[in-house]
Amino acid sequence: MAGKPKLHYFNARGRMESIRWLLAAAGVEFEEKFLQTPEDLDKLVNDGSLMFQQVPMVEIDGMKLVQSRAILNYIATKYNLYGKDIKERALIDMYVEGVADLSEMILLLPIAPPGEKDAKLQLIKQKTTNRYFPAFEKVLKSHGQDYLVGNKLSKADIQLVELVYYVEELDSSLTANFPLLKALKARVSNLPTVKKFLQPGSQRKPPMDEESLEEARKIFRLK
Ligand SMILES: N[C@@H](CCC(=O)N[C@@H](CS)C(=O)NCC(=O)O)C(=O)O
Repeated sequence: MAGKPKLHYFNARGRMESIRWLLAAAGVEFEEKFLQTPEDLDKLVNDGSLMFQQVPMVEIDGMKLVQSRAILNYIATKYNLYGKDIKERALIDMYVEGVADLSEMILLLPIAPPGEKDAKLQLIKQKTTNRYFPAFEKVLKSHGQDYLVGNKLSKADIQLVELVYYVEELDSSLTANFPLLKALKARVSNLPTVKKFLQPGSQRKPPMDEESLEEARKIFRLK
């Protein structure tokens, strides 16, 4: 039997957190190897483990996968979270790309120059309530089903619910006008695997704070 997937990243959300969410939702146990120094990153680069000299990297099924979307797609395919045919898969991809666009803005917020932070936060809030959340609410309303695609849990639901948690961390009122999105969040959060991941002490990571930002700057030599 193959061992547990091994996740290589630093000890923070960043671009690995969606991978943690997806594995956890699929009920897959995983190990984590945290980068702590620039030399830890150099070591992976020098031994050829990182195709583009970047993490996230996940060791899984004898491969060393990089590029977070490729990793997510592999996991989703393997654990049947990627639709039943190419049309469902196209919808899942389309929804996930929308989720990724807003998630990227939230991911980059902590490293915005202090003078730009407020404006960026306002833009995130505006895009959330005027563009992204209405679009997902409309999908859920259009078919009245429990999940976004094919009435079955997919990586689109998991990544969207992860995003809803982040948005609510920024401002809990942003979901107020989206009852179906809130219901999806509750439904996914109550799946036993996700419920476990949401408990304290799981491998889920807290919001980025000054300390983890400093660690990232050091490891990735950003200053
Ligand atoms: N497109 C890549 C981006 C990966 C990326 O930007 N990784 C950062 C850490 S979050 C990194 O390794 N930076 C080091 C570098 O680019 O030299 C993905 O989605 O995995």
